[in-house]
Amino acid sequence: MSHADILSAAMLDAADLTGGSLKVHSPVDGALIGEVATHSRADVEKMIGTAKSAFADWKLVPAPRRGELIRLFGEELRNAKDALGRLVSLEAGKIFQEGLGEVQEMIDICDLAVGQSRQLFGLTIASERPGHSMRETWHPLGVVGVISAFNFPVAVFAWNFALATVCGNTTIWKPSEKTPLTALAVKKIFERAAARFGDAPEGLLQVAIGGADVGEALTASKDVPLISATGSTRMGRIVGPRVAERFGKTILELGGNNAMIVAPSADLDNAVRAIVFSAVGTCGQRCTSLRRLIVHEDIRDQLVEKLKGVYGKLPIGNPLEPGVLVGPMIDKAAFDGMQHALEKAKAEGGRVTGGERVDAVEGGHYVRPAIVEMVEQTAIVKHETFAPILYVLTYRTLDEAIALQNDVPQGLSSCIFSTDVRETETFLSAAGSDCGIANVNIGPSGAEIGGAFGGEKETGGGRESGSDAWKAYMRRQTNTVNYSRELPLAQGIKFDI
Ligand code: UN1
Repeated sequence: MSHADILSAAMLDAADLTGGSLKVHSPVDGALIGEVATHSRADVEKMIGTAKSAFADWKLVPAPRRGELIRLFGEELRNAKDALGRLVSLEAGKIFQEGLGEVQEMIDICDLAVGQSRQLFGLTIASERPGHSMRETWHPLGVVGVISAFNFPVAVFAWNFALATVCGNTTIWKPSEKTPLTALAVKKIFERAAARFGDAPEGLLQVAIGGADVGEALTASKDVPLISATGSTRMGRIVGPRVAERFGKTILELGGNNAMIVAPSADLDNAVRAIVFSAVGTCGQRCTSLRRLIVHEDIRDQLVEKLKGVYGKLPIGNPLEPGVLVGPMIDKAAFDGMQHALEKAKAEGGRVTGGERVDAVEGGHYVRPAIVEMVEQTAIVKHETFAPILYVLTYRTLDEAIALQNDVPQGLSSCIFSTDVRETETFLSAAGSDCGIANVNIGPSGAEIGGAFGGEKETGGGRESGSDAWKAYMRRQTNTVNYSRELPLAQGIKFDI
């Protein structure tokens, strides 16, 4: 399919793609695929006003009815899966299979949110006073600002939007400047669902396109009680304090530096498959990508040999073509960042295999994923480079391996390959991984939406997606009700007037 066909299958037309100042280039071949109109600070302020008045209506709609809208959104996404998956591939550069997976992740979270819309429950609590009852209730928050990254241009948005919407909120979405087209396409898909729903207020979802000033207008506004931001730790350091200053809430999903410990008892064939998918999938540009391999010394040479064999034969090329497993990096800056990291790793004693430019498609930045054998966990290893670089470290005891795994500033995802239950349970215990996600015998990436997603330390501490992540999109209210004829005070205080 030509680029133009992919764009039109995703319902993007001349009004979306021409006349604007934001130039969108496909990482596949560098082609200009859109000139998108951007929003000013004043536009965003207007959007906040619209979102606020939509909220006034939407918060009163019963939650299961709000769920119906998200059910329809999921249905429209099912219809659009192929077209949107292809657009994700064209605009973000991930292989089509992963583009489809991303849309599936949107559908999955819609399903979860529909069920959740009937389960926004609180507790009933025993009161210490006779004739009193206590409970907690959950209420909608208001306008939610979602700031998303290029690498998961639609799924991470959907995690937030599906839950925020069933919880009674309205959303303003600022997509990455690198991937505005997928956002415009998703908005159209949502509008089809809203039209079928019938009486959804105008402004449940607005898309704000632009750079830092657009983000700033959202983060600075006291009318946006929650900012959910995905991106670099650098971005989080700006957004976090700015929102905290006005006592807003944040969900931060920032950098990861995810490791796998491979123990002597591991199923090595499965380990190799898991390593390769998680280290080179999305060309190493997932926040959950495998970046550090911590291998027991007895199996290190064997495992590294196997990996080098697979890495040497990886099909690298046009992500829209079947059979390709590694697409391009997002842009030249990402490519340069990778080369810079490899230079640093060499200077810090690393032995580099791969990492060179591959001339796959003219105009794109294609690389052979790199394996870097390190003697020590040096500064560059502790730094998240958003690229397909896999650092290999060696360990002798499990304690040593866990210490290495935890000795980085980030805390998103982690895993162990071992068939020894003592090792795996230790890894999952308080003595083990310090990450938000810790897996056994699978890689660190490719999380299902049923669990809470997020991490500790510089990853930001937020949780999105499944489990009880919905609570972040609501405010908790504690209610004490006196149904007696007396007025006893708590703590037994006597106060007779
Ligand atoms: C991200 O890279 O920001 O667990 C999200 C995964 C995907 C989501 C990644 N389900 O790899």
